[in-house]
Amino acid sequence: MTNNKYVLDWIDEMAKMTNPDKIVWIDGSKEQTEALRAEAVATGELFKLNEEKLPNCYLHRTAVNDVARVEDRTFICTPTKEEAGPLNNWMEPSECYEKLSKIYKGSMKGRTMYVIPYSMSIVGSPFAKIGIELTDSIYVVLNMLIMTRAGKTVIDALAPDDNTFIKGLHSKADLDETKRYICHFPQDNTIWSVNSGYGGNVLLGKKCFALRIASYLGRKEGWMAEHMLILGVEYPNGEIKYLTAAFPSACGKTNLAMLIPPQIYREKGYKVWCVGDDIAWLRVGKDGRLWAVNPENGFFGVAPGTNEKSNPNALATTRQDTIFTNVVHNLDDNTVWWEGLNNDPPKNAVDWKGNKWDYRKYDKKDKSTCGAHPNSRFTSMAINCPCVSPKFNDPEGVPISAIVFGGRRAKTAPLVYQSRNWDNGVFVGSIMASETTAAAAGAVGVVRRDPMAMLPFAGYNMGDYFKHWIDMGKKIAKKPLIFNVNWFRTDDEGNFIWPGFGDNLRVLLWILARTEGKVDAVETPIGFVPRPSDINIEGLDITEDTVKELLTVDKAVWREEVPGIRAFYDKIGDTVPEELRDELALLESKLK
Ligand code: OXD
Ligand code: MN
Repeated sequence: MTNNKYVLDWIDEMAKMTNPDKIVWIDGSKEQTEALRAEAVATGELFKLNEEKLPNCYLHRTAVNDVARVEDRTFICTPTKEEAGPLNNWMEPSECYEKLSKIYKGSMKGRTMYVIPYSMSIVGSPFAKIGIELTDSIYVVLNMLIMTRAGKTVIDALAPDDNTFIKGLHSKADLDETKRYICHFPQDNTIWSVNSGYGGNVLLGKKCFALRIASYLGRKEGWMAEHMLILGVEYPNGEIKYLTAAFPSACGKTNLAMLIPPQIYREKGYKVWCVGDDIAWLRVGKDGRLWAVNPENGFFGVAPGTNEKSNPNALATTRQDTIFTNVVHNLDDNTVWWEGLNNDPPKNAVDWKGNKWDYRKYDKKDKSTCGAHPNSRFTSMAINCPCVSPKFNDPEGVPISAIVFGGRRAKTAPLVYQSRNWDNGVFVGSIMASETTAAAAGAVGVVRRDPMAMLPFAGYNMGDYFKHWIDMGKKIAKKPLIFNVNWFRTDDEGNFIWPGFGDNLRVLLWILARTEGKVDAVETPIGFVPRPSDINIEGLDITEDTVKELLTVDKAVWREEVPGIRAFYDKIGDTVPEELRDELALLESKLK
């Protein structure tokens, strides 16, 4: 497929170590993909689902011990520990290569090594970067064919003397969790993943490359790789404005990215277009604006909770060409089901572990009774999404008017606020936090800091990452404005006050109006909040007083927040930029 010597030598070296029976290049052709699907079905790695109801869809089950990303086994392997920073696990590169080489040794014996050339972002785009993943898993190949642009066109685009491609090695080995490692070598453009078969650990184009390695490259090369959705809001006059938004995992990025406007807005002609639901690569354009692409080609979304109300567009996207992982198998009609899909669980079903599942024993409060794993997933093609943006395949990307941060806070953060300027906006992103819910193990209401939603994904020291944000601000002549949203404010009884879902558009419209100077705002110690009358509540079951409550900034609550922020900065240490320390001091003085 190629005469690039760097590629060939590297494959040779990896094959010598892992010792596969054969090596197969993935060309992206329909014929080869079909043959691989058939092979996976024959071995039981995939189940073919009902062709009429779910055309071209498959079900896969991971090992029971292998169902999520493993942050404690994820390492950034830079020559010094300081480069990785105190929030990442670190291993010295040569030590890591040596340790993992022993695990990889002979791990592909009796198996095929697949060579997947893939591009993050569209081939030929100024944003695009090429990776090659070597893997012994057909499941990985078939997922990568959905999640990235992969195959012959990509390897053809790699020049014979180009050695800048990202080298990814994955082996399931024997799925031993005590020897599971997800390791990144940013200086070597290399990713080594072993002993897992779960998407977030093994689809190396996603978190490993498009966030961890790319964030490192972005700093070096003057651009940004962020854990952000990208969406466009179309106005009745046909104009479209784009924004990006970063929320921690499981805070509704996919839902917001595919939002359906409330009826009164649809009737007026508003639409929302999804460019991406998880990752944004951002560059300064020739026009001085910030431009974004989604480097991915598909969605690796969480299935439970996805339904006709929460996200009809995602649901429609999964109705064809999808690989489902760890959901319930409905044996009556050979389809799939998950908790929160509807109130009609299948009566004749197999759970995510492959055991017969009795829906009558399902107890919402006891996760062990779930039919689908809470982190079960769908891998679907973006082009199948009913609201996919017409700009999805535009190599130039889309211009960004606003950057939105957000988290799950019961009391602290108002529904929305605007930062005072770029540096203050970086501060807002750096103090992002979410409160744990009863849905996760551990104490409820504990604040977990997750700056820019990048805590598990920054490929280098978080303090240096903050500095890169500050520096980028100096390069963007026409800066997007930076906001924070909180859909999760609760009343004294703990009920959510804001309706959320499609109605979040009402808040996005205020944000976009601010970017055009079309609406006023009220200054508070943390930034600008809307005048309550500027959040349109027409057709909603809430009053302007409720909006007032949603927008209050309680100084006492924020004063309590400050020591937590300071402690977090202290944990990061000296690399926290002076600009952010100054912002913290300013906030403190404004709260007096
Ligand atoms: C994801 C995550 O899967 O953030 O997107 O964990
Ligand atoms: Mn994510």
